[in-house]
Amino acid sequence: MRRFQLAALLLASPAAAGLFGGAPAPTAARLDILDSGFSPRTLILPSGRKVRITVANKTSRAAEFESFSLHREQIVAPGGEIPVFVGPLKAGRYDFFDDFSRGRTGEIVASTATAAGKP
Ligand SMILES: [Cu+2]
Repeated sequence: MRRFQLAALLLASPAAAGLFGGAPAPTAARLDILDSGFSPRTLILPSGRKVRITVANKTSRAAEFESFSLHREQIVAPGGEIPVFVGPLKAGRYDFFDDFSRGRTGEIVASTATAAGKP
């Protein structure tokens, strides 16, 4: 299963997208789920671009990355990680939380300033 997942990841990689679509590669970001909460709690992303967030669950229990404003709801196995694609986002704030542990909350701040200077 792991090998298959790796193949799927490679197919979804920016390089593969470039080969087949010519769309700009998504910006990469990372979000860890810790027992103490999300890290970082505020994730700054460029607006106007597709972003691939690697959400890693560092806890020993399943978590669910959920956001009403982003329309995302994805389970992350304990010790596992998943790609969550968002955007292109308008500048602004987007709340998210762990639906399996409601005390864990965070927000994405999408800003044009962050996008400046990025390829
Ligand atoms: Cu949910």
